[in-house]
Amino acid sequence: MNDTVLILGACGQIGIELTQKLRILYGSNNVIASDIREGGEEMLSSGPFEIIDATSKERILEVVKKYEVTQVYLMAAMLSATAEKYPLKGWDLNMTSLLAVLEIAREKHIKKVYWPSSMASFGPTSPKINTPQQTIMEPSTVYGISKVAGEHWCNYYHEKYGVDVRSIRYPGIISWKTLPGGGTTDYAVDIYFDALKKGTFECFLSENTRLPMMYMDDAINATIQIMQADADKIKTRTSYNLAAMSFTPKEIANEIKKYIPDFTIAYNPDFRQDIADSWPQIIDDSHARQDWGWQHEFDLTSMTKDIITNLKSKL
Ligand code: AKB
Repeated sequence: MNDTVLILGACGQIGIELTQKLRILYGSNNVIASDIREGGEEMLSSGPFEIIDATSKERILEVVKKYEVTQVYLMAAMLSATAEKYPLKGWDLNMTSLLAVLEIAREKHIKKVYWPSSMASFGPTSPKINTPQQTIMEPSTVYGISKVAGEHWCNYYHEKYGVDVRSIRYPGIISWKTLPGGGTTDYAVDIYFDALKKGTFECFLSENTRLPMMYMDDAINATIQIMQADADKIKTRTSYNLAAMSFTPKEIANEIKKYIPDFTIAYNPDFRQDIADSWPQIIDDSHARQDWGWQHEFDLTSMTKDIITNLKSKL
């Protein structure tokens, strides 16, 4: 593989693990990590790193030219909960960065773009159970509005200018190596840390709030798989539904209790409850499975086993 990859937002929850995996696949020197702030020790020592503000087209282009980049993964974003606090900042970061990268691709400086969408692109009027690939999409959050708009920009640049842009609608992503920041699904990561450190957790969602979720390993595999698929397999150029499991705070707590029997959970819903209530509960991802062969590996049971085992030795 003689591709050179640039990751924007490499220090975020998904960016960190994506960078590690891409460096293994493409060779460390062929994967340029970047973020608005300096990366951690492992990221800096394992390959090239550049400071990039993802809203600056000039700066992205400078780095693209410096390393002769062929693919860009745009992982910089403001997530749902934070964007509700800073709506215009959220819109600006999420949209300006996407349009900058799409323009760079239109000008033929790069060959391929990855941009993540989210289940947040659905809203209260979308079907909640088995949410189809194509359905009503009227999101009630700024983050969701930016994702729906972004999906249509991706499709537009593909149809109009032939830009090879690929996208997935991520569910909540759960990992033990990196912490998320500013999302509504973050509780499903925090709960494992608090369970092991304190034996108790206060949840900002109510006990029966069912949301689609995915283990980080599956999310990284899906991301790389869609980017490596032959172009004719990518039939959807807005963004693909993607799913692995759906659970409630009560169900994840019960799973954790199998390892920590004294674990307790309390429910104290805040503004994020409204966001969660506007999202799907179970997503139909049959198009991703049919078109480019997506298959998930982890469910709630196998993910919990993996996280508890790894976090125990880490903490
Ligand atoms: C969030 O909670 O905002 C994100 C997402 C579902 O896109 N994890």
